[in-house]
Amino acid sequence: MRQKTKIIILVSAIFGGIIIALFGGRIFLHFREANRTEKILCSPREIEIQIFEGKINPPSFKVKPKEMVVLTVTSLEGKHSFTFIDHPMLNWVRAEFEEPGETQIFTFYAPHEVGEYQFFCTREGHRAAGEEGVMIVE
Ligand SMILES: [Cu+2]
Repeated sequence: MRQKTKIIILVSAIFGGIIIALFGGRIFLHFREANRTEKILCSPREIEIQIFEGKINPPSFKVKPKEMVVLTVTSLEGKHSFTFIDHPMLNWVRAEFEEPGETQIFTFYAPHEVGEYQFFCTREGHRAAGEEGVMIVE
């Protein structure tokens, strides 16, 4: 009886070893691939915007729906402000710039809906002068 048990354990160990030898590498690779994918999904989209007199550069940028965005806005000349059009996920992304060189960094999630979301300077006459742009969610 004892001898039989020993044989069963030995045979199980050999089969287990063979299975790990055959598929272990593949399973490990699978886990590594899964981790890599997760890392890519978690890294935010970094965007930098600069406000000048009469223009915002770049005038457009693209993000994916629900993507985490780190938006750095710098005012390089004069007094400006930055805001998006009215949207529940973008309402708080607002800044006032009193001095050239001021920077604000916002971290937010892109809207779930594909579309174009305008941003602009709210100071009088500035938007009409060309201080506007669009975030394209696609
Ligand atoms: Cu302005």
